[in-house]
Amino acid sequence: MEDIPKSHPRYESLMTRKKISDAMKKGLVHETGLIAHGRGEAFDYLIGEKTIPAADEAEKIAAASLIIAKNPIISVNGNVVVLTGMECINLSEEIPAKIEVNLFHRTDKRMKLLTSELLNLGASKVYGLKGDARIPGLDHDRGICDSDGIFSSDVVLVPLEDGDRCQALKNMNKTVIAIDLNPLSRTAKTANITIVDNVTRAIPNIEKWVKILKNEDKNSLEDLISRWDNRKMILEVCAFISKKLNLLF
Ligand code: PTJ
Repeated sequence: MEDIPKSHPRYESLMTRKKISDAMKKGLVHETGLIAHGRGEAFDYLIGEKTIPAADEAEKIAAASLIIAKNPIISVNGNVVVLTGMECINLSEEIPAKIEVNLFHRTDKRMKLLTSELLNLGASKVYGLKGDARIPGLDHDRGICDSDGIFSSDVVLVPLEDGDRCQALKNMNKTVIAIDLNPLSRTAKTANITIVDNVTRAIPNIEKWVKILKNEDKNSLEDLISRWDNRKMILEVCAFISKKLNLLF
């Protein structure tokens, strides 16, 4: 990997793979996180590896929702900490929002490793280790959360989510903002706001929108959010991909 020249057309992508694979060897990323990353790459390829207009709009609405939230939180897992840990901290400070480590493959070791990683990157507080509450209706470990973290939040940003938890969080009357490159996933279809973009582009872009919208009055932000049609946006992403494929053949 070290021998790959910067001029290689897939340099960025190959270096990101190396980052994920090194983090797996250190125990931060679960081995199935590599598979999830591969699926993400495939969908990213289909949207041209850039933020498409539908995603930019979703990122704007996500920013508005996070600004007006009473108790917003960013839920992070292994892949997210490794790919965008610093950016998540910056976003959490700008909103401001809490950060909680929440894992599908939860072990004490991974929880501690990922929490330390975020603290070393400069996070002032990281939720998740206490694990004193449960999201109702979720039998697996992603249901474990902190009572003063995800459990009591009103708006949750969940990059790389699984559909089960997304639905369970909605059942708790929370607003769920998902980042998922797969527009056909259960998560994409279930979330209130779905961002079909790479987490590495989405998090900084949400932060950009938070900076732009922060001083807008609350009513105009609520108005913006009330006009959001998530299903329409997913159809737009699918149309974008189909058009791209049609142009090829
Ligand atoms: O760290 P843990 O223990 O919580 O485990 C996390 C993984 C990622 C293993 C777990 O959440 C998982 O299995 O995820 P899934 O069900 O494979 O879903 C991952 C989704 O994220 C897929 O739909 C991918 O398209 C999408 N995805 C992968 N990489 C990215 C992404 N979306 C945005 N940005 C990415 N970089």
